[in-house]
Amino acid sequence: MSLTNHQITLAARPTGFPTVDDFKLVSSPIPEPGAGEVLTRTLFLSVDPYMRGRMNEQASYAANVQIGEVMVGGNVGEVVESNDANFRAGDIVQTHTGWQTYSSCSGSSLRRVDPDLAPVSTALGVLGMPGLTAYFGFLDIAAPKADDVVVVSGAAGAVGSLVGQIAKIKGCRTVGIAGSDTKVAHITDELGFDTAFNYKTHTEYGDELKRHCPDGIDIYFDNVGGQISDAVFPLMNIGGRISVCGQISQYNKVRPEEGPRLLWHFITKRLQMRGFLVFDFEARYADGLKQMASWLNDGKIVYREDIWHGLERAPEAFIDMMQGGNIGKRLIKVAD
Ligand code: NAP
Ligand code: FER
Repeated sequence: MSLTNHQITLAARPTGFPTVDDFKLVSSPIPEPGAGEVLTRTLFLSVDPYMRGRMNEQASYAANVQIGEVMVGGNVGEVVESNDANFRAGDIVQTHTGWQTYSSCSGSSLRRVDPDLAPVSTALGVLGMPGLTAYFGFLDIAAPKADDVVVVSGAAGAVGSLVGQIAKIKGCRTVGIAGSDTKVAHITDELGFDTAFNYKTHTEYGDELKRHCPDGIDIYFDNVGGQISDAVFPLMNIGGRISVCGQISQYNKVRPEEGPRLLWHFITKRLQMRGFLVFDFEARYADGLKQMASWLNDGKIVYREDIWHGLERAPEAFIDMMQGGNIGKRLIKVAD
């Protein structure tokens, strides 16, 4: 066992888009697990859009990362040493210990991962936070009915790719919006979206949406916000629901955009728009994971992982994901 822990810390708060210079690779001794704690060796770590918010001076409900602190995030690791009777060396667990090769944390904060159920990396994707976001954010917040027309932005990403498939399971008609022709082909040919378009080449979003949704839109699952959302609102049908999951088009803006005043459509169409955080559903995670695992086993849901190798590449992989380089869930493989 190497005696050194490698960590990626926040070196500077980005203004606008992050750069690799905002991060620093440092070494430190491997932490000794204290009473009730478990030492894990990181196998995979997750890079997610919310991490951009944690790099800011002001975070909202959750603490931001201080300069010099390890970047936050979810990991899958193997237990090396345990002072918690519920875990022993060799167990696979999901932790929230961020961008580092080893970490010690309280056994009570760990989720056990069953390596026989699916590849362990899925605990950070389809059977983890993004999967639960798709599941509760779509089913609970948007309340789908059969034959609803569902528009999903960020449709080829970790969350959006699953929302489109859950919508098909519920008998909806699904329309995806994504940032490349390869992504559009992937979500229609492999994920079963009924139709999709590339917002980078079809920039008249309103016209494009009308063409793909001649009967209007019943549900909008919004991962991106900005001008794509502005184009969706006027096409919503009476009683439509909007699940506000993410606003990634705004995360790297120094000043958030001021949207056009489109709320008239909310009055005439009696629309409901509701934001949520996946953590709101924590008490029901087990139910969500059980259903997602069952759909996965039955082949009703497929997933793609977009894996980069090596802790040192996490900053670059994160930045590339924020720029649309990923198809499916972007992960870093840290160790075998
Ligand atoms: P992801 O979709 O796998 O990756 C991010 C994607 O965002 C990129 O691949 C890129 O795809 C797209 N993107 C980047 N800039 C964009 C822009 N200006 N306009 C439109 N699309 C843009 O990430 P994810 O983990 O699944 O997260 C998706 C969204 O859900 C994010 O907004 C995230 O914050 C949100 N989220 C919310 C919760 C919650 O609890 N509410 C939980 C998890 C995630 P393109 O190539 O298509 O541009
Ligand atoms: C996300 C966007 C925002 C997310 C969480 C947040 C878990 C919450 C941010 C905050 O309150 O600071 O994608 O995913």
